[in-house]
Amino acid sequence: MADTATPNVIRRADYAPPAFLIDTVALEFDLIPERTVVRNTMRVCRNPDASHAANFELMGEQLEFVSATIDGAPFAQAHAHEHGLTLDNVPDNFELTLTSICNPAENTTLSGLYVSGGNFFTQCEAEGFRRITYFLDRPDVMATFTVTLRASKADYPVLLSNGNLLEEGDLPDGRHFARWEDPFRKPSYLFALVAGKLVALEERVKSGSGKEKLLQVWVEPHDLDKTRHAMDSLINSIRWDESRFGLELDLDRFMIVAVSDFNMGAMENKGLNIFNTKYVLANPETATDTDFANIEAVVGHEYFHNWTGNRVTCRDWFQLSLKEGLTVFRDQEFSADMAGGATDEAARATKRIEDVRVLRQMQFAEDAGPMAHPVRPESYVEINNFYTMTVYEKGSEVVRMYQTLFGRDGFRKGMDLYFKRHDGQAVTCDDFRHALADANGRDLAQFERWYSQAGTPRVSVRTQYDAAQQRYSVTLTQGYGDTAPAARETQKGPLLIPFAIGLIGKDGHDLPLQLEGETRASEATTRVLEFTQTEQTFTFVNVAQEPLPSLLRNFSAPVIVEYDYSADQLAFLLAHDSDPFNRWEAGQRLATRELLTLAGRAATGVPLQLDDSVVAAFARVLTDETLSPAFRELALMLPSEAYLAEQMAESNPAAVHAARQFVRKRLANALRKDWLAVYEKHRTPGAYEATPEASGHRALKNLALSYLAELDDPAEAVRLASAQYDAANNMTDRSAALSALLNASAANGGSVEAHQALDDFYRRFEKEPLVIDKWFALQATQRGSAQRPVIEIVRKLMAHPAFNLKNPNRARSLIFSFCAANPAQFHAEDGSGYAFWAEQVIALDAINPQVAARLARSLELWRRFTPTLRDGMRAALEKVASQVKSRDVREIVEKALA
Ligand code: B3K
Ligand code: ZN
Repeated sequence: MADTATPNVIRRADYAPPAFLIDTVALEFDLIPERTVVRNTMRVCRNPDASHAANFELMGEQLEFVSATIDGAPFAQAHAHEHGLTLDNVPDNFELTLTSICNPAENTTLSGLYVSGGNFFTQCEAEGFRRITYFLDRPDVMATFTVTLRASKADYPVLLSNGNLLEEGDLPDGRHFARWEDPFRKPSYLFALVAGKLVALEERVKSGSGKEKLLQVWVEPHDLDKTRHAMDSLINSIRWDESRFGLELDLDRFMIVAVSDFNMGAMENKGLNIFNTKYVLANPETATDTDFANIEAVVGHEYFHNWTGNRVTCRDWFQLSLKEGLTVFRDQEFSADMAGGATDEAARATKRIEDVRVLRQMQFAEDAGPMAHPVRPESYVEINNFYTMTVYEKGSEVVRMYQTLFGRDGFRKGMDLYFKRHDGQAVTCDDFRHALADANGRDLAQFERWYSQAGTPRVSVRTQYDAAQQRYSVTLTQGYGDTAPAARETQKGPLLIPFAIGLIGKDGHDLPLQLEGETRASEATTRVLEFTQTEQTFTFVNVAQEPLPSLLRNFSAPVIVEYDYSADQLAFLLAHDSDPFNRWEAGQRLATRELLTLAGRAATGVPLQLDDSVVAAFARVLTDETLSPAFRELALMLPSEAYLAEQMAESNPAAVHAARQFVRKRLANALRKDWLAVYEKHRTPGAYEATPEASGHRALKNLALSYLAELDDPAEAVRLASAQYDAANNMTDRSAALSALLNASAANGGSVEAHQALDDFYRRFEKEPLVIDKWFALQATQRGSAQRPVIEIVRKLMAHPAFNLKNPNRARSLIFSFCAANPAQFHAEDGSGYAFWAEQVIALDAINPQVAARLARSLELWRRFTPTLRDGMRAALEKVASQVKSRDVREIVEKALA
């Protein structure tokens, strides 16, 4: 086997610099769907920092080798094999030209060069470039690229690649060409090309230093009316990166292209971002408020990668969080600034709450299963499986902790030093940490553990008040509890945890904070404690009354806090905490505790009941007009079924569903008048506005509608929802109304109103694939009943003419929605959900391994479920393990079964 053959497990410890470097690359494409010819001319030299290798090993996959020349002369010692190309005994410094052929039309993996909707697109991260041409396809090989595209002018009038357009023109036989040059060195994973029938929304803007920039959002012609929001988001991103980080757009033009077949959200190719249509196209009729917000976030994310990812990139894929964690942090801050500016803490908090909710539901679950890994993994089988919640979301929390420790200014100083040191380089997470440490004069050696230890840390808190001495001591203990075995072996010692705390007095106001040894109380009533030992006590002095602690304010570290609050104390925090995040948190703790008790009862068949005090706490939030609607919506939404099931000693989705539904019904019936009043009060008549305020009103109003749909007699809710559906001038209201109708009708085994609305929705939006995705998803996630299990509906929809397994968005909208977002139905006791899952993983594996592997992950927590479910899941996993072919899926199921 040649050196380029992929061994089973790739380890971080085995990193070695490349034996050769590539300085320049000139690519020529003759674009033909079934047979694209690629000519690749590279300037190659030996790497002075690597040990000598006689042969030059290039990676290549699914390529037909045609020829090799060195310095213009044919080179006979070139051997193509399954994993690439080996050139024997090459000189020290040479020009290499390789010609090869690939088949974009047949490429259903959507990695490399492929055809979608008759147009050409590429996706190269992480290892797709080797499916286009032979190359040192690794991020620490950075070269400058010139790209010539040739294609039929009628079929592919638009020809795009990275950087600046040098020239374009006609060729004989109805063909034409375009030549692009990217002046910045980049690794191959940032290469991109697009060719096809596309149109663009264009804007010209001036960057901070006064240079004019051309911005384009390229889409299919019929989607041009859905590009304004993406363009505005791009302009806002450019402004924000200048003002918050002093980072300017470095190219003369910046392009975003939308494609409907795409494995993930979007890709930050230099100057030519390629996006899933889902994160570009929006207008009020087709996109919800959540879609608008997601587009802003993803456009921001990919744009911010231009500096954090492209100008400074990763040395190897183990460092993925270097760019992803940092860029997620930057997009989260961008969205928060867009919603609330730098100072509106309540508005910023809504974004923070949403992000933490995702982290806790998804990343904490990842930590508890067989895929648990540190932010900087130690090994992988298939790198595409490591674009995870841990690398992205926990990685972002790790970056956020630097800012929490050093403040915004200190964080900025660290970023400035990072770019000063590493612009144009491929570096490591350690390099980033050192820049932050050095810029702030700190030793951050202990902080390294956040990158190397897997699992979710737990901080348990004990407090003691000494009334005579007016001292209040807070003792923190850290550890990991009994986390997943996969995480345990990485855990070496205590973390540096920035633990933000406030103390609240009997009147609900924050008390002054003075730690033992300080001469006076600080102005700020939130203090970030630097918690570095396994156990550590912090003592506050001059505490005039016994306070109630507000712990881990604004979720200052990605940990689980254990503290025995009483229900009354939680209700008090929910009503008074000055930290908006912790106000929300108190409500969630209260609800989670009740729901878990109820789920335990439901599991053993004990009748359910809910204490009036809990209803009263929710009623106060519902009617508190001093709170923003967006915040109230978040506070009134119960923790998800998946999150609750994960908290049980043995996950029991049916019991969780019963408990949660019981509480929703109880809150609906007990507060019926209030829900109705809120529904009326927060209507947004008139033209649709996409502002955070208007979307907050819609969110709260639609939450009220969803509770009203739980009423024992849902007639009134059905009337309101039908009217809302018919009158809606935006997708937020229309889809919320449809969802309310579906759920209100589930109890009765289906209703006329729900059916009619579903049919109407389909006919109205038949030509809008992204809306039809919603149509599938709404049905896949709907509540089921014994008479009408959702699996039957899903199987029927699989045969719908609009269903297409090859399109990842469509597959996700139906299959993933059912398997990952409808736990009560998916985990049916008869195992029907698992059988369906196995079929679909196997079918997808043959088409698109990356998408299949994502779906495969929906059973990874199988060991944590009740025995009957566990057996069914294991059988399904074993079936998949015995049939799948791809490295991607194999890694997932083998780890799950190990
Ligand atoms: N960097 C890409 C993700 C690539 C995923 C490859 N399987 C998008 C992003 O994080 O911005
Ligand atoms: Zn990213």
